[in-house]
Amino acid sequence: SPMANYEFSQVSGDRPGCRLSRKAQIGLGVGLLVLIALVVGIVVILLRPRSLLVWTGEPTTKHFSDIFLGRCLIYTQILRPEMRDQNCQEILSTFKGAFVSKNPCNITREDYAPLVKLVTQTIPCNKTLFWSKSKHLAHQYTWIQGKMFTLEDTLLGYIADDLRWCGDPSTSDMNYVSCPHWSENCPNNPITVFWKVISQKFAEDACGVVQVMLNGSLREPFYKNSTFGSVEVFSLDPNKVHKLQAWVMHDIEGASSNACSSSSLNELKMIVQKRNMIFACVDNYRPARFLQCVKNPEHPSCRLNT
Ligand code: JS2
Repeated sequence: SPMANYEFSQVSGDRPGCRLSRKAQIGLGVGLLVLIALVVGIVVILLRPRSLLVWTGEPTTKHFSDIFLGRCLIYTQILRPEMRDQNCQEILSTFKGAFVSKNPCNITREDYAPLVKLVTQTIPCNKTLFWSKSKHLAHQYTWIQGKMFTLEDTLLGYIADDLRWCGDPSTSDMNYVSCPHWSENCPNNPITVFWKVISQKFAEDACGVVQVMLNGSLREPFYKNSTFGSVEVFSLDPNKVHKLQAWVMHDIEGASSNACSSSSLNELKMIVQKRNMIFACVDNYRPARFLQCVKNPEHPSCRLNT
């Protein structure tokens, strides 16, 4: 029988049993202790709150989710009630899904694809206004004019403008300590990739006559490495957009010049014409000039009888 090879020594009481030698018992005990220590060690390492990656850029905006949700509700329920059926909670979670728990220096356009698919908004033809280094005046203009759209007058642009956000591989929360700086850390961060993705989509969707507000007080009002110059101009669809009109606005205090005939605007003109669209340029487009005059009503160019 299989038990025949076992030697039974008399143990306390009258029942024969299998008795380990003292040495074997100690070995077993130590082995058990080492095993327990190993398991505890692994659990501690796995569960330890790993430290966040450190960056040189500003952190996620405080109260990010509250601001995001608040802006989304203001936009969809008050400013543009035609979008009241949008689900702001779902938009927030899809937005976060693009970057939380990921390395914020390795964000791709595909990360934002679910968000772009979820939030669709049609801008009427002839109502798109791009801008470059003239954000404030462009937004004052669309706010007063009421029927045109900058990117920041669309839902996603309105929600995200001037906010900061990023995540970290060690947590499913946002990083409120630091986020990557575009040039000091990496360009493929959640913010830069987001604006590139929605700027491209905004331009691809444009139709009819589109406008761009440029800053005539700069040496180069058209800068080919800007978002407008590198993303939006080349994303326009010539089958849908037949004309690009540039409004070159000069600071009302500054010397006015004919920026439309400058080499910078000529560079934009070449690009537009090469892409089979018509190019037009206006210095100090009057309706926008009037907005500048609100702060400088006495300026000669603000006299209404001119
Ligand atoms: C970081 C932000 C923000 O036509 C405009 C808009 O459609 C915009 O999307 O792209 C163009 C402006 O970019 P551009 O030509 O580089 O001019 P800029 O004055 O240097 O503005 C840069 C900002 C581009 C996108 N962006 N980026 N953080 O909060 C933010 N808000 C916007 N709109």
